[in-house]
Amino acid sequence: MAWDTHPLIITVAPVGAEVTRDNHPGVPYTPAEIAAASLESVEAGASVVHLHAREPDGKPSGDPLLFAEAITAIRMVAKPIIMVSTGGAVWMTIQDRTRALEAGPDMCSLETGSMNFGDDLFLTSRPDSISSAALAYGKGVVPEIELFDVGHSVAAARMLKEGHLRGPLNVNLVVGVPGGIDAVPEAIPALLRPLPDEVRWSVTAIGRHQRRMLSIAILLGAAGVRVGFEDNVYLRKGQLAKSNAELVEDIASVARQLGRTIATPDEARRILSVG
Ligand code: KMH
Ligand code: ZN
Repeated sequence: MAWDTHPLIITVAPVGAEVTRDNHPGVPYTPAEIAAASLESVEAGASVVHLHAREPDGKPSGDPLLFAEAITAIRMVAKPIIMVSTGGAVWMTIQDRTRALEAGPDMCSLETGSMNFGDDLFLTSRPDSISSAALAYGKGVVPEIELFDVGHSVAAARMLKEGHLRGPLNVNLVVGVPGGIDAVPEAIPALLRPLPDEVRWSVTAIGRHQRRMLSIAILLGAAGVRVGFEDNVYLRKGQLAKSNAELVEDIASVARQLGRTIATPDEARRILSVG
């Protein structure tokens, strides 16, 4: 398919597990704040919302009730694809990380391997990855495989071959996490190389690498790109973004200038085979 014939899916990740209000005073913590940031981002062009939950004091949480509160508030107004994280925070157990699946999302992130994550260890054993995938499929939740390094792609290809994952795969190439693959153009073909051709791929890039790497991904024909405070709080060097929605608007404008249209939630559901 020509690189510009399919609309671009923009995912917003309004809050991860690492970013805090020291990094940006507008980081959403409560379910209401997370829902509001998500809805503004959908208005700006996001068709997928990648969610983490926080306690009211900002501590990352696996509590499905916190996820469910945000999800319900979003669905009352709009119908983006809702993806919950099963990556959680580095210190969470796999049981804690997968509790969000009880909140009734459309999709979930899924790790296929371990890595250094800054100065921490981010551990996902192969058996944990296989059982998390089974849990997600059992609830009708479609996984997006998070690929932070080439070994994760190799592991995902093996899980697909063995039937632990169902094709065509939706994958997210995450570049620029200290401990994972670096944010260079060559990272994209390197992460895709072990996977079958029909994979639907998006790109996430951390911090100052975001705009450049996502622009490259758009030109290469990526199915999607991800922005949001989980990954980056700056619009430009030294200039904080006003909001998650401003980051969505910015990358949508880049995409349009480069000849891509922006996917609606319905188009995103069709492209990613999400009901
Ligand atoms: N917070 C990171 C340790 C995911 O959402 O699946 C893991 C993460 C990836 O954010
Ligand atoms: Zn995440």
